[in-house]
Amino acid sequence: MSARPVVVVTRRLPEPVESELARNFDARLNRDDRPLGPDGLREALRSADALLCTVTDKLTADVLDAEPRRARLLANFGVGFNNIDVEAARERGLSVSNTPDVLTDATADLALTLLLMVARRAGEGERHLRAGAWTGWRPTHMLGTQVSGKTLGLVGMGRIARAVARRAHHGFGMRVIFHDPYPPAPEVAAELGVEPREELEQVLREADFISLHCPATPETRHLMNRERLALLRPGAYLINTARGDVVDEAALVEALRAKRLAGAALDVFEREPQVTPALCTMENVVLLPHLGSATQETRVAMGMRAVDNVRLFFKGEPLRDRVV
Ligand code: 8YV
Repeated sequence: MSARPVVVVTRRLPEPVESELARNFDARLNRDDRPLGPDGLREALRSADALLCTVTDKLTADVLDAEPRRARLLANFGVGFNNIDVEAARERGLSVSNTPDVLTDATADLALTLLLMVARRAGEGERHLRAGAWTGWRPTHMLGTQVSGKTLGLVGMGRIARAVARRAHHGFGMRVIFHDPYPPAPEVAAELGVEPREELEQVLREADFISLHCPATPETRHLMNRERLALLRPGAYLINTARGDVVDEAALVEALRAKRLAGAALDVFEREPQVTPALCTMENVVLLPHLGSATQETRVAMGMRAVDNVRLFFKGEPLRDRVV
């Protein structure tokens, strides 16, 4: 019997996933949960057959150049894979997989959480109460913005955006418009209750809330730059559960300071775990620490999906979620 594949697991994973990995592979678990960093990743590429990696592992071309490289698979834990230079992986003959589908609902729920929090001033209200500043109910206290009847503009119409659209339209009575360079078929859009727009700029001009659902690619880097932020309606809100790189954080701070936007709600940041300090001082900004998929059920399902990909790879079968 041949030796079991060595799999370096770069971060702690929920217990059922770590057990499943240990049952199937020679799994090298990261007990103290510290990111490996470039040198640790190079060492993993030299010593393991596969890496089960996360958004905190920057697998750049330089890191992938580790010699002599033993690893042949990067099984990413997450649907987004902008932590991996996929072109460099392809050129070096490395396969890459991700974990779509299983995190769609959790991430859509979090986008709606952010939307409601920023519209209803939930973070601000909680801070106010915890600080002992609440003097009692009054009719004009901390009035927010109604979401029912408002227009939600979705940037991208993939799996997560569709789940957001369903919740927003059928659950909250919002009108939903979207732009996607590869839009769904008209019957799919009709079933979701969403209206396409040819140009991104139309969505930006029309929506009361903008929610970002595009992948982070060189093309979408700083998609929400100063010029595009200037197109938003006065009083609009920006929600980001996609990737921090899609928003120029400095331009966002400027737009918020100029009161062109009513607020922003962010789960992802340009330089995680750093957050532009000005954002932390603004009451109309909701900030969460990249919790989109952070439910027990979803994180177990993501891990199992990554395990499935590793298992299929070493059985010589097609990957379920091939990126490269
Ligand atoms: C993950 C995510 O928590 O899947 C994604 O793209 O952003 C999150 O669900 C993170 O990427 C883990 O690697």
